[in-house]
Order: sequence, then structure tokens, then C-alpha cells
Amino acid sequence: MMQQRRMTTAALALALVLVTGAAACGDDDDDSAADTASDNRLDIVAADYSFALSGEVHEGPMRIDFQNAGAEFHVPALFPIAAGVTEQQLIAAFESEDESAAGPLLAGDPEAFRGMPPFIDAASSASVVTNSITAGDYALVCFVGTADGQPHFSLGMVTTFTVGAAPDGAAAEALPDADGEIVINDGSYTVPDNIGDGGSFLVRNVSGQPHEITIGRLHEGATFADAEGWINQYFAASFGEGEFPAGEWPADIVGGLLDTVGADDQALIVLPKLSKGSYIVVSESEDDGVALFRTDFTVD
Ligand SMILES: [Cu+2]
Repeated sequence: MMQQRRMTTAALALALVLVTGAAACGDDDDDSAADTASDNRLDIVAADYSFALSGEVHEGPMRIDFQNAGAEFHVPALFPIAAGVTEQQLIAAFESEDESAAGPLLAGDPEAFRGMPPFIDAASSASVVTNSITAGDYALVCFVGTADGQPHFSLGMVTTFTVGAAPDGAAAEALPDADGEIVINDGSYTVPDNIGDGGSFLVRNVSGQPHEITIGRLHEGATFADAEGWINQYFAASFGEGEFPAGEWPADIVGGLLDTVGADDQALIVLPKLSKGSYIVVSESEDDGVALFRTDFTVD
């Protein structure tokens, strides 16, 4: 069930969300969120097909930088796992026809909001600051599939790591101050006027239902429909239906949150200074699975 659920989530995210943007002039290292969380930072580099992690992390405001050094799309799905569970056990369980196989390996609520970075396309990166990841052992898993139908986790995109207790034993601290807010309304987003400057942006959901969020930039001359058609075809193909689309995806992801954001969930999306262009903010609703909505903005 876990595998199916996560595959569905990842597929929907990829299929529905479309987005993107090239962060050509990115310098995201001088914002307050970066400074505040600089000592509690997880770097994830995805390749075809592996995750390389660096950084020792603990409960509390944690910055996560996710970079895709591969040629395919990758998703940083995070699950809490029972102590001592190995990557090999996880792969065997996810590959199993038995839907209950993964259950005993997991701990806590696998669907809980953790404020992870979104799926990203090749050569993109995305950063967040979250304080929703509690101490414990975790697995990072990519459920995207290859052209010949193999899930990336079967090829090596599973890794485990530990999040330590907060240094002083206290409850998680508040998130650092943001440079602005991105508000999820009922059917649209409100983005702050300074979003193009980059920085850290608090995501606040007042829509009454959970939503994901992905922010990207369309390539010059590309339309939303171009990007949507390409990604839908890519995703269908990655799960064994039809051919992969030709050429490049005409968009680039610059940020977002993989997890659905509920009313009480908070995390910061950290954006680089955005290059000029047409951007889009996209969501699906988890309630009905397909309630896509989008908001456009332009950086001049
Ligand atoms: Cu992958």
C-alpha cells in the first residue's frame, strides 16, 4: 500500500505539477534562513540512480538543499523507519507484491508533513527550511520509474540516515524569520511582490484543504500547456505507459514542498534570486487528487 500510495503521490506531483524555472542567477546563501539553520543542514544530491547525503542533522529548524545532478527527474520522499532497518530490507519490501511488507519497517506516520523539497528536474535544485522532522531514523526513497519500468529505488535510490535529538533536549524551535509569505488560498496562491529577489518564504495554507506547492519557470517561448503535456507523457512513460517525450522539458523547478501543506503545517521555501521570466505556482489537492490550480507571476 505504501508503495502504491507513494507512487501515486509522486506520479500526481509530476504529472500535475508542471512547472519550472531556471534559477540562472542563484545565490541563496546570504539569506536569514540560511544563516539561522546553517548548523543544521542536510545536503541531498540525487544522481541516476543514487542519493548522496551530507550533514549531521538534529530536530529543530533544518535546512535541506536538494540538487539533481542526474539526467532524470527525482523525488526526495522521506519516511520514518524502525531502528536498524536496512536499505536492502526497504527495497525488498517496496518491490514485494505484498502490500503489507513495508509496514513493519516503518515508524510514525509516513504521510505526515515534513516540509521536504519538491521533485526536481535535471540540473535543478530546491531548498527548504523545516522544523517538522522529528528525531529518529529515516529513509529517503525515489519512486520515479525508468524507461524500462524499473523504479529508481530498485536501482539504488534508497538511503537511510538519522535525525538526532535537539541539542538542548528542548522542543523544536520556531522557524527563522521569513522574507515574505506565500499563501495558499482557495483555488490560487498569493505570492509576495519581493519573491523575485529570492530569500525565504513562509508557506501558509488558508484554503481549508491540504495542497502541495511547486514553483517553476517556463523556458522562453514555452507555454504552460507545453510543459504540462510533456510532463504528463514523461510520467506516464516512467510508469510503463507509452513513449517518453522528445527533447527537454520546457520548464525548470526552482522550489516548493513535496508534502501536502495543511493549515497547521509550516515550512520555508528558500529561493535563489529569480532570473527574468514567466513563473508558475502549481498544486494538486489531496482531497480529490486532481484539483490542480495555478498562479502565474512574472519576474522583470
Ligand atoms: Cu529518481
